[in-house]
Amino acid sequence: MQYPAIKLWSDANCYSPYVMSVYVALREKGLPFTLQPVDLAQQQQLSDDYAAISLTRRVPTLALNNILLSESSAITEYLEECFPAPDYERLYPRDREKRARARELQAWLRSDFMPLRQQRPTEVLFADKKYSPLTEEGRQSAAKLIEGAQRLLSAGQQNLFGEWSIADTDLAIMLNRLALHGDALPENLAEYAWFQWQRASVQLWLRESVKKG
Ligand SMILES: N[C@@H](CCC(=O)N[C@@H](CS)C(=O)NCC(=O)O)C(=O)O
Repeated sequence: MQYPAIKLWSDANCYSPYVMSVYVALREKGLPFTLQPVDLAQQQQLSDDYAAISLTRRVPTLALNNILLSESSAITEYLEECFPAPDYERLYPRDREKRARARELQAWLRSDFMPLRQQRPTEVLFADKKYSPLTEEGRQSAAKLIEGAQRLLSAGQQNLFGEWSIADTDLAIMLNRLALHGDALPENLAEYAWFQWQRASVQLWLRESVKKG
């Protein structure tokens, strides 16, 4: 099969949860692509060269079909439209209401939980780093996440919507900030996050981050 050339701009260490989401989506779809590092430590994302590529001057950015697109969930939705099921793995649930729920969760995970993200950065996930105990604010943020995840996973299922979706990877990233750090997490959520982490596409990303970190 002939594939268009796909390029994914990533942070140089591959620690970005947003790049990870797009990377997993590309792997799930079985699409060949090249990773293009952007050195955030050197503020390369603010350079004129990168501004010409990325509207937001952030990673990820994807080049595909003559479009340069930033914002991870916009990218995964575009990939889903360009490479639909049944020929390619589905990234979003087929059911419209479940699909809306998946997008709701993606938007929530990207716009909330700032104390948790700050106190449990992705170095926890990809570099085994340990940090101080959560502050009260961090604990509140974690409690909100746990409560929401429990509502979504109340039936004790391994995937949120009956079949894997990219929202599962996104939720597991957030839950694993706690689980992999050894912070308290209900057993069913720890098991869910562990299960999601075993997915081949996720394991491939972990190898990228180990190589580059
Ligand atoms: N909402 C964006 C968030 C992207 C984002 O925050 N990327 C970070 C890396 S994790 C970045 O590029 N930071 C550099 C900067 O903002 O200057 C998405 O989902 O893609």
